[in-house]
Amino acid sequence: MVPFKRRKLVCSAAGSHTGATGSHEGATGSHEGTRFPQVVLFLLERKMGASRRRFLSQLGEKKGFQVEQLLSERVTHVICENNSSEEVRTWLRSEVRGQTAAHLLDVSWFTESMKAGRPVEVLDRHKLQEQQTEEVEVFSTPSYACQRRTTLDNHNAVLTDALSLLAENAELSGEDGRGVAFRRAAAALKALPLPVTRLTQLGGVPCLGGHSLRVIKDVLESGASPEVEALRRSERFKALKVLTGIFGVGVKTAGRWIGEGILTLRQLRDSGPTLNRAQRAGLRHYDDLNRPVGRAEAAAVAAVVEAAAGSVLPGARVTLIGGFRRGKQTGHDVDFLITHPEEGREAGLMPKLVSWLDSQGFLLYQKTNSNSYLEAAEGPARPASNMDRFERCFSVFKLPEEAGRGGAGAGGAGAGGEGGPRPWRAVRVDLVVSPVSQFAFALLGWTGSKLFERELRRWAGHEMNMCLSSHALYDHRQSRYLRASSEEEIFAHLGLEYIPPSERNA
Ligand code: 8GT
Ligand code: MN
Repeated sequence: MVPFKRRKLVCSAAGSHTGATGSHEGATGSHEGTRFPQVVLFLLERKMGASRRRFLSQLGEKKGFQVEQLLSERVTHVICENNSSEEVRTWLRSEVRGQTAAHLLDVSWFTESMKAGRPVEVLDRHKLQEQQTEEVEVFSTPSYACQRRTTLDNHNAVLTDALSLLAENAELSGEDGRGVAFRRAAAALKALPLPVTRLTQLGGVPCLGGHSLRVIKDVLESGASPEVEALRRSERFKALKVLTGIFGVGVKTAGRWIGEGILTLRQLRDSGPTLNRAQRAGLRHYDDLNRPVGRAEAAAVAAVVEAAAGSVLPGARVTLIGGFRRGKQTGHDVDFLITHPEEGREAGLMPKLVSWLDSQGFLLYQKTNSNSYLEAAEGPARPASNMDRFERCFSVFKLPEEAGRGGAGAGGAGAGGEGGPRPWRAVRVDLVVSPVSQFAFALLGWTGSKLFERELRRWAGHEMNMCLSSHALYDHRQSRYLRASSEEEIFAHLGLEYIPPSERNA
């Protein structure tokens, strides 16, 4: 069947009401013996689908209804499925010049008529729903991301992708303030319950500066922002992405290399600047480390970390944190928080864990930082600092492929190489060890998202005169630490409604 868009209309040819379009109708079209001459049906294929339309058309004819295959002025009842009246009107306007007087009806009218064996009376509930198009919803949302519920179900991905790209570029250019501004703007849009269609809907949405609004306007009006598209194509941005995509290479190093004319991995390999140990590992495993880690692979890593922890410290508890705890299907790494229910037993755990993993051949690279957090009696030594001072290990795991098979990465670039799947892939893994007394703070601080965390700390400081870190919550008004053994308690201390991990995807 010809798709409806290309089907030609013969509305002006319908001079007489009998058989004007009959010659087009082939097998389905005889009007002879129609039982209801006042009723002429047209079934809209859009969303109904061609085969269901054919089936319903034949059913209608069998019951003695006239069913037109082409839209014409004869049509009195347009039958639609899953369309709004606005969609149908827009479509009709493009097909028939001028308005049609036909009823625009939901398929329920049709099925009821079939059952009744005659056209049933058109009731309100049969008519297509009007959308509130003229009075579009004006959105409003609280100003801190930690006051909002942001699921992974983003209704404004085109807008937030554009703003996130600008944020990324600012961060890659060392302009962190601008980066945060764009991140906040994107996060505010991520929390909206519906797609934005007009700028005027954004009246109650916070964190949208002039620059962000300009980008949003461009995308709403023309589908893309020229600034963002130019950025996406720019040599400098592409080079920054590629070079900082190397594990161990930060913004400063990438910027320096670009200044020296190094824009690609090939140029980097050829010109051979001195690389540190992390960067050498990063370059060696570049493809693997830039291939998303799937949930099955994260679970496989978890099994390894649990085996390691259980072996070196029986009773140790391993918790998956980061994006996977928020319900993401993929991540750039896998993050774990490890503790022991008896305070103090976790001390010195990281080196033992690492040497177990290493001895079992699971580590391609690791760098461990030791715990340097000490609670000062008079208050937090470094307020507002989110630098964690836990025992922490940045590592690259050698994950046997069969362990993570079925993950998002399976079949992606970098795996196969010559002759079949490789027996393993490299995966970035972050390990953090926390004493159980700080566990709730560590859990909250490492679950993310990064912006959600930043907003929690901003809320604590600006609205509550408190200082939140991944170790503790300090109340400046009372000059004391507030204890908590769950995330719920921390939200309560902060005067915030509890937001579960799956709704922290700001
Ligand atoms: P991903 O899917 O890209 O891995 O996303 P993610 O899991 O959300 O991000 P991540 O970069 O792996 O970081 C995990 C969480 O750890 C983030 O929410 C971030 O806030 C937190 N985090 C760091 N570094 C540090 C740090 O130095 N201290 C603390 N307390 N938290 C940190 O990434
Ligand atoms: Mn992560």
